Amino acid sequence: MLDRIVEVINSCRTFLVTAHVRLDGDALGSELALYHILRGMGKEVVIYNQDETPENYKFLPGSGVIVNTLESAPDFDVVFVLDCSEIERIGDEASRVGSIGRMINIDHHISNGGFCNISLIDTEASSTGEILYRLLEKMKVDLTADIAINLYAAILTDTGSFHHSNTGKDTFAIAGKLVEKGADPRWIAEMVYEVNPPAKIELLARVLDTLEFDWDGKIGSITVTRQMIEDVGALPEYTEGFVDFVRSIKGVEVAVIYSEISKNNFRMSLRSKGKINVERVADKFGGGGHLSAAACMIEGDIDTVKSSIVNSVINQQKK
Ligand SMILES: [Mn+2]
Repeated sequence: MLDRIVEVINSCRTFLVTAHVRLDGDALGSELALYHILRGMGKEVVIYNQDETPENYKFLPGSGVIVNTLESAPDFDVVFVLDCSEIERIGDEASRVGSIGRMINIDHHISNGGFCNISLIDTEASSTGEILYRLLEKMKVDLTADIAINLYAAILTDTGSFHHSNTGKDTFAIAGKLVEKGADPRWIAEMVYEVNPPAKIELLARVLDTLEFDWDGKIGSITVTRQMIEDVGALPEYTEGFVDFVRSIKGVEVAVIYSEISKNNFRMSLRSKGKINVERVADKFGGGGHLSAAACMIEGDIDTVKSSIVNSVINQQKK
């Protein structure tokens, strides 16, 4: 499949690059690395995302070129859909993007059913960035500092700073190469993780106050309401990473954050230490993700939603 993708790249001129809504470091770093690769070959490239680039990713080289409105979707020769397990995850423009003749999907989600005829899916890869690195090696493209920084940010964030079970020796070997080519680990970590707005930490204080345990302490959860976000003048995306504090608790196997999206409508992010597959839990409610990090949405009052998730996690353990 790598060869087929290289062939398409070589024979086409205009490219659209996109990824999932609720952008993360892997989605953005992968898009921008691919942008620099293609631009380096003299191709025309547009990166479109439905959501705006979060503040802490604006340092990524090239992030200024990303657009949030799609003008002429069918005019591209090829579209790359990155880090997406299904086309709907692109957002409102999914059907227009889907109308582009050649579509290439590069992804590492377990839940990927293969929605493109050209799909490069490796569920063992730590990140989409890691797969792109292999593509780049295959293409013998010069690994510039701009590409290295973007790919390093993709791998760093999707492995939870090399904490998750998707971190293996290849991850470090690739990260080592990227550092050699100009990705500075301290600088990137500071740009991604140490630029929190004070309101985010105020919100964290409120949210941690809701900490609860179920199943003899094996499930830890926190809840964030719209009211809390409003009270401290935060943005909904400030809750990114909060769930990791819960997973860090001794004895907790599964950590959950319940985020109120609207009245009686919650989005759950689940994290596992590795024994329990949270992707299966999320999948049961129409969500998806990875073995140790997944998400889903459920409608209902908070108590009902919580008991659905708790029961589903416990059932998962029994299997
Ligand atoms: Mn990813």
